[in-house]
Amino acid sequence: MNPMKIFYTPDHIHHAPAQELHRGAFVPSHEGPHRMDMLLAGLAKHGYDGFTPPNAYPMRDILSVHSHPYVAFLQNAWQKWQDAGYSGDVLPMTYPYNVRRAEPPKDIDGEAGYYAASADCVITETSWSAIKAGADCALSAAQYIHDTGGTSLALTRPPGHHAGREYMAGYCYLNYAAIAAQYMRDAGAAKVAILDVDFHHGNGTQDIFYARDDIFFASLHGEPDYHFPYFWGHKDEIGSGIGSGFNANYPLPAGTHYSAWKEALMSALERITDFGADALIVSLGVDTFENDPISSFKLKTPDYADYGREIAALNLPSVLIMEGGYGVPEIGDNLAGVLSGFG
Ligand code: Q9C
Ligand code: ZN
Repeated sequence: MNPMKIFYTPDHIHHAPAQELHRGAFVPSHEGPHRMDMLLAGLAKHGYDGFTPPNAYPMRDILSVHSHPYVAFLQNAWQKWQDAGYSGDVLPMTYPYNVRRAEPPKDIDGEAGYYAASADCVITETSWSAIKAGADCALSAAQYIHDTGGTSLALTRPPGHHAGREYMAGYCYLNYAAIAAQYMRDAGAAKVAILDVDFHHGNGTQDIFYARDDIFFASLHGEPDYHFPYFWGHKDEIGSGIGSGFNANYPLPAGTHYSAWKEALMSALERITDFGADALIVSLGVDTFENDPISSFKLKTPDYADYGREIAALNLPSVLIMEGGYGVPEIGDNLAGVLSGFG
Protein backbone atom coordinates (compact mmCIF):
# COMPACT_ATOMS: atom_id res chain seq x y z
CA MET A 1 0.00 0.00 0.00
CA ASN A 2 1.58 3.29 -1.03
CA PRO A 3 0.98 6.40 1.10
CA MET A 4 -0.17 8.37 -1.92
CA LYS A 5 -3.93 8.40 -2.53
CA ILE A 6 -4.49 8.43 -6.30
CA PHE A 7 -7.76 9.61 -7.86
CA TYR A 8 -8.40 8.35 -11.37
CA THR A 9 -11.26 7.66 -13.75
CA PRO A 10 -11.12 6.26 -17.30
CA ASP A 11 -13.58 9.00 -18.34
CA HIS A 12 -10.60 11.03 -19.63
CA ILE A 13 -10.83 8.96 -22.85
CA HIS A 14 -13.85 11.05 -23.88
CA HIS A 15 -11.43 13.85 -24.80
CA ALA A 16 -9.43 12.59 -27.78
CA PRO A 17 -8.59 15.32 -30.32
CA ALA A 18 -7.47 13.83 -33.64
CA GLN A 19 -4.75 16.25 -34.62
CA GLU A 20 -3.12 19.58 -33.85
CA LEU A 21 -1.33 22.25 -35.87
CA HIS A 22 2.23 22.08 -34.55
CA ARG A 23 5.00 24.31 -35.92
CA GLY A 24 3.31 24.48 -39.30
CA ALA A 25 2.29 20.85 -39.69
CA PHE A 26 -0.84 18.89 -38.84
CA VAL A 27 0.31 16.08 -36.55
CA PRO A 28 -1.45 13.58 -34.27
CA SER A 29 -2.27 15.48 -31.07
CA HIS A 30 0.52 15.27 -28.49
CA GLU A 31 -2.18 15.39 -25.82
CA GLY A 32 -4.46 12.36 -25.96
CA PRO A 33 -5.53 9.16 -24.17
CA HIS A 34 -2.27 7.43 -25.18
CA ARG A 35 -0.49 9.64 -22.64
CA MET A 36 -2.55 8.15 -19.84
CA ASP A 37 -1.71 4.62 -21.02
CA MET A 38 1.98 5.47 -20.62
CA LEU A 39 1.44 7.08 -17.21
CA LEU A 40 -0.57 4.08 -15.98
CA ALA A 41 2.03 1.62 -17.28
CA GLY A 42 4.79 3.49 -15.48
CA LEU A 43 2.82 3.62 -12.23
CA ALA A 44 1.98 -0.11 -12.42
CA LYS A 45 5.63 -0.99 -13.08
CA HIS A 46 6.64 0.82 -9.89
CA GLY A 47 3.89 -0.66 -7.73
CA TYR A 48 1.40 2.18 -7.71
CA ASP A 49 -2.08 0.74 -8.09
CA GLY A 50 -5.45 0.70 -6.33
CA PHE A 51 -6.80 3.95 -7.72
CA THR A 52 -9.86 5.64 -6.24
CA PRO A 53 -12.64 6.90 -8.52
CA PRO A 54 -13.53 10.55 -7.92
CA ASN A 55 -16.74 11.81 -6.32
CA ALA A 56 -19.01 14.08 -8.38
CA TYR A 57 -18.77 17.70 -7.19
CA PRO A 58 -21.30 20.48 -7.83
CA MET A 59 -20.66 23.07 -10.55
CA ARG A 60 -20.21 25.63 -7.76
CA ASP A 61 -16.69 24.26 -7.13
CA ILE A 62 -15.74 24.97 -10.76
CA LEU A 63 -17.49 28.36 -10.87
CA SER A 64 -15.37 29.53 -7.93
CA VAL A 65 -12.53 29.83 -10.44
CA HIS A 66 -14.15 30.04 -13.91
CA SER A 67 -16.94 32.28 -15.22
CA HIS A 68 -20.40 30.83 -15.85
CA PRO A 69 -20.52 31.88 -19.54
CA TYR A 70 -17.12 30.24 -20.16
CA VAL A 71 -18.16 26.95 -18.56
CA ALA A 72 -21.45 27.00 -20.50
CA PHE A 73 -19.39 27.56 -23.68
CA LEU A 74 -17.28 24.46 -22.96
CA GLN A 75 -20.46 22.41 -22.50
CA ASN A 76 -22.34 23.69 -25.57
CA ALA A 77 -19.65 24.59 -28.11
CA TRP A 78 -19.59 21.33 -30.06
CA GLN A 79 -23.37 21.27 -30.58
CA LYS A 80 -23.40 24.93 -31.62
CA TRP A 81 -20.59 24.17 -34.10
CA GLN A 82 -22.68 21.38 -35.65
CA ASP A 83 -25.82 23.55 -35.70
CA ALA A 84 -23.88 26.24 -37.58
CA GLY A 85 -23.02 23.63 -40.23
CA TYR A 86 -19.28 23.75 -39.58
CA SER A 87 -17.22 20.58 -39.99
CA GLY A 88 -15.10 18.58 -37.60
CA ASP A 89 -14.55 19.65 -34.02
CA VAL A 90 -14.48 23.13 -32.50
CA LEU A 91 -11.17 24.90 -33.13
CA PRO A 92 -10.78 28.64 -32.46
CA MET A 93 -8.97 30.74 -35.07
CA THR A 94 -9.73 34.41 -34.33
CA TYR A 95 -8.82 36.05 -31.03
CA PRO A 96 -9.73 39.42 -29.51
CA TYR A 97 -6.52 41.47 -29.64
CA ASN A 98 -6.80 44.35 -27.16
CA VAL A 99 -10.55 44.53 -27.94
CA ARG A 100 -12.14 42.00 -25.60
CA ARG A 101 -15.74 43.12 -25.06
CA ALA A 102 -18.04 42.18 -22.17
CA GLU A 103 -19.98 39.73 -24.35
CA PRO A 104 -18.76 37.15 -26.89
CA PRO A 105 -19.92 37.26 -30.53
CA LYS A 106 -23.01 35.20 -31.43
CA ASP A 107 -21.38 33.01 -34.08
CA ILE A 108 -19.73 29.96 -32.47
CA ASP A 109 -16.50 30.45 -34.46
CA GLY A 110 -16.26 33.93 -32.92
CA GLU A 111 -17.36 32.72 -29.50
CA ALA A 112 -14.66 30.01 -29.51
CA GLY A 113 -11.98 32.60 -30.28
CA TYR A 114 -13.32 34.89 -27.55
CA TYR A 115 -12.73 32.10 -25.01
CA ALA A 116 -9.30 31.00 -26.28
CA ALA A 117 -5.69 32.13 -26.08
CA SER A 118 -4.17 29.55 -28.48
CA ALA A 119 -5.20 27.26 -31.34
CA ASP A 120 -4.46 23.95 -29.61
CA CYS A 121 -7.75 23.51 -27.75
CA VAL A 122 -10.06 21.30 -29.78
CA ILE A 123 -13.54 20.59 -28.38
CA THR A 124 -15.13 17.30 -29.48
CA GLU A 125 -18.65 15.98 -28.92
CA THR A 126 -17.70 14.30 -25.64
CA SER A 127 -14.85 16.52 -24.40
CA TRP A 128 -16.90 18.09 -21.61
CA SER A 129 -17.43 14.80 -19.77
CA ALA A 130 -13.66 14.22 -19.69
CA ILE A 131 -12.97 17.83 -18.66
CA LYS A 132 -15.54 17.64 -15.82
CA ALA A 133 -14.14 14.26 -14.69
CA GLY A 134 -10.74 15.91 -14.30
CA ALA A 135 -12.24 18.57 -12.03
CA ASP A 136 -13.87 15.84 -9.94
CA CYS A 137 -10.48 14.12 -9.55
CA ALA A 138 -8.83 17.38 -8.46
CA LEU A 139 -11.62 18.18 -5.99
CA SER A 140 -11.59 14.63 -4.59
CA ALA A 141 -7.82 14.87 -4.14
CA ALA A 142 -8.19 18.24 -2.38
CA GLN A 143 -10.96 16.99 -0.10
CA TYR A 144 -8.81 13.98 0.77
CA ILE A 145 -5.91 16.08 2.04
CA HIS A 146 -8.31 18.40 3.86
CA ASP A 147 -9.86 15.40 5.65
CA THR A 148 -6.63 13.48 6.35
CA GLY A 149 -3.68 15.91 6.15
CA GLY A 150 -2.10 13.43 3.74
CA THR A 151 -0.95 13.57 0.15
CA SER A 152 -2.89 12.80 -3.00
CA LEU A 153 -2.53 12.70 -6.77
CA ALA A 154 -5.21 13.75 -9.26
CA LEU A 155 -4.23 11.57 -12.23
CA THR A 156 -5.90 13.77 -14.81
CA ARG A 157 -5.89 14.69 -18.45
CA PRO A 158 -6.43 16.95 -20.33
CA PRO A 159 -4.09 19.18 -18.31
CA GLY A 160 -5.24 22.44 -16.72
CA HIS A 161 -2.61 25.05 -15.87
CA HIS A 162 -2.85 27.11 -19.09
CA ALA A 163 -6.61 27.69 -18.62
CA GLY A 164 -7.60 31.05 -17.15
CA ARG A 165 -10.82 32.20 -15.53
CA GLU A 166 -12.37 32.74 -18.96
CA TYR A 167 -10.09 31.14 -21.54
CA MET A 168 -8.73 27.82 -22.73
CA ALA A 169 -5.14 27.44 -23.93
CA GLY A 170 -2.32 24.94 -24.34
CA TYR A 171 -4.51 21.77 -24.29
CA CYS A 172 -6.17 23.05 -21.06
CA TYR A 173 -9.86 23.84 -20.42
CA LEU A 174 -10.46 23.94 -16.66
CA ASN A 175 -7.65 24.89 -14.31
CA TYR A 176 -7.58 21.93 -11.93
CA ALA A 177 -4.76 23.31 -9.76
CA ALA A 178 -6.68 26.56 -9.28
CA ILE A 179 -9.91 24.68 -8.54
CA ALA A 180 -8.12 22.57 -5.92
CA ALA A 181 -6.42 25.60 -4.36
CA GLN A 182 -9.69 27.54 -4.08
CA TYR A 183 -11.37 24.45 -2.62
CA MET A 184 -8.70 24.31 0.10
CA ARG A 185 -9.29 28.00 0.89
CA ASP A 186 -13.04 27.48 1.09
CA ALA A 187 -12.48 24.46 3.34
CA GLY A 188 -10.54 26.60 5.82
CA ALA A 189 -6.88 26.71 4.80
CA ALA A 190 -5.78 30.34 5.32
CA LYS A 191 -2.84 30.20 2.91
CA VAL A 192 -2.34 27.92 -0.07
CA ALA A 193 0.81 27.67 -2.20
CA ILE A 194 0.85 26.43 -5.78
CA LEU A 195 4.13 25.13 -7.20
CA ASP A 196 4.16 24.62 -10.99
CA VAL A 197 6.98 22.36 -12.23
CA ASP A 198 5.55 21.69 -15.71
CA PHE A 199 7.98 22.74 -18.46
CA HIS A 200 5.55 25.46 -19.57
CA HIS A 201 4.62 28.52 -17.55
CA GLY A 202 1.32 28.13 -15.67
CA ASN A 203 -0.17 31.31 -17.12
CA GLY A 204 -3.77 30.42 -16.28
CA THR A 205 -3.03 29.79 -12.62
CA GLN A 206 -0.95 32.96 -12.42
CA ASP A 207 -3.75 35.02 -13.98
CA ILE A 208 -6.46 33.60 -11.71
CA PHE A 209 -4.64 34.45 -8.49
CA TYR A 210 -2.54 37.43 -9.65
CA ALA A 211 -4.23 39.97 -7.35
CA ARG A 212 -4.51 37.62 -4.34
CA ASP A 213 -2.33 37.49 -1.22
CA ASP A 214 -3.84 34.26 0.15
CA ILE A 215 -2.64 32.03 -2.71
CA PHE A 216 1.06 32.12 -3.58
CA PHE A 217 2.07 30.94 -7.05
CA ALA A 218 5.56 29.86 -8.14
CA SER A 219 6.46 28.48 -11.59
CA LEU A 220 9.66 27.03 -13.11
CA HIS A 221 9.53 27.01 -16.90
CA GLY A 222 11.14 27.62 -20.28
CA GLU A 223 11.83 31.33 -20.72
CA PRO A 224 8.96 33.10 -22.52
CA ASP A 225 11.06 34.63 -25.33
CA TYR A 226 11.45 31.10 -26.73
CA HIS A 227 8.69 28.98 -25.21
CA PHE A 228 4.92 28.64 -25.09
CA PRO A 229 2.86 30.43 -23.75
CA TYR A 230 5.27 33.26 -24.81
CA PHE A 231 3.40 36.19 -23.25
CA TRP A 232 3.61 35.21 -19.58
CA GLY A 233 6.27 33.89 -17.22
CA HIS A 234 8.81 36.72 -16.98
CA LYS A 235 10.63 37.36 -13.73
CA ASP A 236 9.07 40.78 -13.28
CA GLU A 237 5.54 39.35 -13.03
CA ILE A 238 5.26 39.47 -9.24
CA GLY A 239 1.52 39.96 -8.71
CA SER A 240 -0.64 43.08 -8.56
CA GLY A 241 -2.34 45.16 -5.85
CA ILE A 242 -2.49 43.25 -2.57
CA GLY A 243 -1.18 40.27 -4.57
CA SER A 244 2.12 42.04 -5.22
CA GLY A 245 4.91 39.76 -3.98
CA PHE A 246 2.74 36.62 -4.11
CA ASN A 247 3.73 35.47 -7.62
CA ALA A 248 7.22 34.15 -8.43
CA ASN A 249 8.50 33.14 -11.87
CA TYR A 250 11.68 31.20 -12.57
CA PRO A 251 12.24 31.33 -16.36
CA LEU A 252 15.10 29.05 -17.44
CA PRO A 253 16.86 28.71 -20.81
CA ALA A 254 16.52 25.83 -23.27
CA GLY A 255 18.97 23.06 -22.38
CA THR A 256 18.68 23.59 -18.63
CA HIS A 257 20.07 20.59 -16.73
CA TYR A 258 18.86 19.34 -13.36
CA SER A 259 21.48 21.18 -11.26
CA ALA A 260 20.28 24.62 -12.41
CA TRP A 261 16.63 23.53 -12.36
CA LYS A 262 17.03 22.28 -8.78
CA GLU A 263 18.62 25.54 -7.71
CA ALA A 264 15.50 27.36 -8.93
CA LEU A 265 13.30 24.76 -7.22
CA MET A 266 15.04 25.24 -3.87
CA SER A 267 14.54 28.96 -4.10
CA ALA A 268 10.83 28.48 -4.92
CA LEU A 269 10.47 26.09 -1.97
CA GLU A 270 12.08 28.67 0.30
CA ARG A 271 9.56 31.27 -0.87
CA ILE A 272 6.73 28.82 -0.11
CA THR A 273 8.12 28.23 3.39
CA ASP A 274 8.45 31.98 4.02
CA PHE A 275 4.86 32.45 2.80
CA GLY A 276 3.68 30.07 5.54
CA ALA A 277 1.41 27.86 3.42
CA ASP A 278 -1.10 25.56 5.13
CA ALA A 279 -1.44 23.39 2.03
CA LEU A 280 0.44 22.83 -1.21
CA ILE A 281 -0.85 22.21 -4.73
CA VAL A 282 1.71 20.97 -7.26
CA SER A 283 1.08 21.39 -10.99
CA LEU A 284 3.04 18.30 -11.90
CA GLY A 285 4.10 18.25 -15.53
CA VAL A 286 6.87 15.84 -16.44
CA ASP A 287 7.59 17.49 -19.80
CA THR A 288 10.89 18.69 -18.28
CA PHE A 289 12.31 15.28 -19.33
CA GLU A 290 15.31 15.30 -21.71
CA ASN A 291 13.40 13.41 -24.42
CA ASP A 292 10.11 15.31 -24.28
CA PRO A 293 9.13 16.01 -27.90
CA ILE A 294 7.80 19.57 -27.38
CA SER A 295 10.07 20.86 -24.58
CA SER A 296 13.75 21.60 -24.07
CA PHE A 297 14.95 20.93 -20.52
CA LYS A 298 17.35 18.06 -19.78
CA LEU A 299 16.03 16.30 -16.67
CA LYS A 300 16.80 12.58 -16.39
CA THR A 301 14.64 9.91 -14.80
CA PRO A 302 16.46 9.74 -11.40
CA ASP A 303 16.01 13.51 -10.99
CA TYR A 304 12.25 13.11 -10.49
CA ALA A 305 12.59 11.09 -7.27
CA ASP A 306 15.16 13.60 -6.05
CA TYR A 307 12.90 16.61 -6.49
CA GLY A 308 9.90 14.66 -5.19
CA ARG A 309 11.85 14.26 -1.92
CA GLU A 310 12.58 17.99 -1.77
CA ILE A 311 8.92 18.91 -2.26
CA ALA A 312 7.79 16.28 0.26
CA ALA A 313 10.27 17.74 2.78
CA LEU A 314 8.04 20.83 3.03
CA ASN A 315 5.84 18.50 5.05
CA LEU A 316 2.61 20.11 3.91
CA PRO A 317 -0.70 18.45 3.07
CA SER A 318 -0.23 18.24 -0.69
CA VAL A 319 -2.24 17.64 -3.83
CA LEU A 320 -0.30 16.72 -6.94
CA ILE A 321 -2.16 17.49 -10.15
CA MET A 322 -1.04 15.87 -13.41
CA GLU A 323 -0.21 18.41 -16.10
CA GLY A 324 2.02 17.87 -19.19
CA GLY A 325 4.52 15.20 -20.28
CA TYR A 326 4.49 13.82 -23.80
CA GLY A 327 5.58 11.30 -26.36
CA VAL A 328 7.71 8.76 -24.50
CA PRO A 329 6.99 5.90 -22.06
CA GLU A 330 9.38 7.43 -19.52
CA ILE A 331 6.65 9.90 -18.55
CA GLY A 332 5.23 7.03 -16.45
CA ASP A 333 8.58 6.29 -14.78
CA ASN A 334 9.11 9.99 -14.10
CA LEU A 335 5.68 10.42 -12.52
CA ALA A 336 6.32 7.32 -10.37
CA GLY A 337 9.69 8.85 -9.44
CA VAL A 338 8.09 12.01 -8.03
CA LEU A 339 5.58 9.91 -6.07
CA SER A 340 8.40 7.78 -4.65
CA GLY A 341 9.93 10.94 -3.22
CA PHE A 342 6.87 11.24 -0.98
CA GLY A 343 7.83 7.97 0.77
N1 Q9C B 1 1.30 22.79 -31.21
C1 Q9C B 1 1.05 21.52 -21.27
O1 Q9C B 1 2.13 20.97 -21.17
N2 Q9C B 1 1.63 24.02 -28.02
N3 Q9C B 1 0.68 22.19 -22.38
C2 Q9C B 1 1.31 25.15 -28.82
C3 Q9C B 1 0.74 24.03 -30.93
C4 Q9C B 1 1.23 24.22 -26.70
C5 Q9C B 1 1.58 22.31 -23.49
C6 Q9C B 1 1.71 24.95 -30.24
C7 Q9C B 1 1.84 23.27 -25.73
C8 Q9C B 1 1.08 23.31 -24.46
C9 Q9C B 1 0.05 21.40 -20.20
ZN1 ZN C 1 3.75 21.60 -20.25
